[in-house]
Amino acid sequence: MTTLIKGGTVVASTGAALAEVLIDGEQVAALLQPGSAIATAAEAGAQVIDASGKLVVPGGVDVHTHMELPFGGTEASDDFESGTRAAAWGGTTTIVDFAVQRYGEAVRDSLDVWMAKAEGNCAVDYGFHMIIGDVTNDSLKEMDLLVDEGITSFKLFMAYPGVFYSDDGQILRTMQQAAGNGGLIMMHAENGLAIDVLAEQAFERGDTSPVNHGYVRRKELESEATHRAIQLAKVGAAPLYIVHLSAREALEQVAIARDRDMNVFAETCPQYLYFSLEEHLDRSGFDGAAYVCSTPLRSHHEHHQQELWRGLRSNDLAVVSTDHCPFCMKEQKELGLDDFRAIPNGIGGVEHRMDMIYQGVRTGEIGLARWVELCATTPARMMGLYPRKGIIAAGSDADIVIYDPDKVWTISVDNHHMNMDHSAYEGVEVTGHVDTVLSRGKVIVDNGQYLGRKGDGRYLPRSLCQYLQ
Ligand code: DUC
Ligand code: ZN
Ligand code: ZN
Repeated sequence: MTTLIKGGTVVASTGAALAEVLIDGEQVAALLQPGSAIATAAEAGAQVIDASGKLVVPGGVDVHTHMELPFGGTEASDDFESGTRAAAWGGTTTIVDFAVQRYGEAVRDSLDVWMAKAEGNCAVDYGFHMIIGDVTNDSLKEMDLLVDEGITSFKLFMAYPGVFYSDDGQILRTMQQAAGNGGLIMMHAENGLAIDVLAEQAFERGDTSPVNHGYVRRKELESEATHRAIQLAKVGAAPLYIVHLSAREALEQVAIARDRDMNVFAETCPQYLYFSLEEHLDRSGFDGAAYVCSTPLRSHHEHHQQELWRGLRSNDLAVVSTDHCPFCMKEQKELGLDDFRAIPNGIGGVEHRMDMIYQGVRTGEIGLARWVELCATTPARMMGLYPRKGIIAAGSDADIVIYDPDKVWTISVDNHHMNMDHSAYEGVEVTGHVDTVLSRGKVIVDNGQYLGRKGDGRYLPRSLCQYLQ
């Protein structure tokens, strides 16, 4: 079957132009000049989608999600079925989730468990990174095999002692292994040992409410860990990708490394661009628990948000992902009613990334092409999925979003599709709307209706990071 998307403005990371998109089966066949003889000929016999007045953009690529993650005494409330369907509603057609090796487990066995969770359940295409939670000789060897199979990135934690934490020696050994096999080291950069001291002291003082999560996870402990991770990456000669960066001081460390030509990259997430410690984490009663995530929301007095937007423009921040890790208030966030340390860390947002970053286009923080670059093209290249994903070009998968740049609407728990009993974005008015979504040529969202099926999404083996120098 052929499909022609006509009348729209096709946006790439390099710019935007009126063009018609011809799709043959699952792939883009050609971009055609509107009104050309070849476009007119292509229209005959094709399914025609009218995108007049709309933007035609590559499907979003969210390289940081945690579907069904067992964490904080519970499990993230979106499974692969509900979470990837919500992603599709929000214009994200590829996710890269985290398989988890826990202490005492074999990496291969853990990966098999996560593959089984996702297989046959996803609405959109998916890949995996591997969290290495137990750095042993065997784990290190298994990393090489995983790279051969398309799991080309490995996440380590400098936070969460006793859960996912790796010490500096373990980090260095993992980096040395990655230097040999070409894998990308993704780092949760917070000094978890110091944070736990401050958290215990706060609790002993009787400071038990959600905002204390933000007070104890100090920006210095993010920037110190970011600096340390960069130095270890230099010694280990491995490429490094800092996840969910929120503090301007941590961004400075990344900028210094990049100025020195290191293979150091970083992402931030919408919550850090729009939410703050004072306005969200410090909400009255227990409401701030909805905003407990790590790294934490930062103080708006310190202008982190402006610096993050600047970093997105300068490319010191190359990717926007969500760190989608949803928990319901009831029975999940509530685990920490009397102790902020027991609130499961995470915010659900896989559905809202494209819209929230598009708001930056509306306010002039970034341009239209940069929106596509941050949300689709660069994440695809960073994680070895380009040009199959992240661009509308001949031969690419026909993962395409038809986006209404002018529609005004309000985000609410009543209209989102994530499996959550609240929305961190409740009441946020946005301009811009995902009207139609195609995944590998098939229309899966259109006109307020979900037309896809469970299991439409396929596993994506990935090549190495495509930015390494
Ligand atoms: N941070 C979160 O907020 N949730 C999941 C794990 C993490 O590092
Ligand atoms: Zn993390
Ligand atoms: Zn995460």
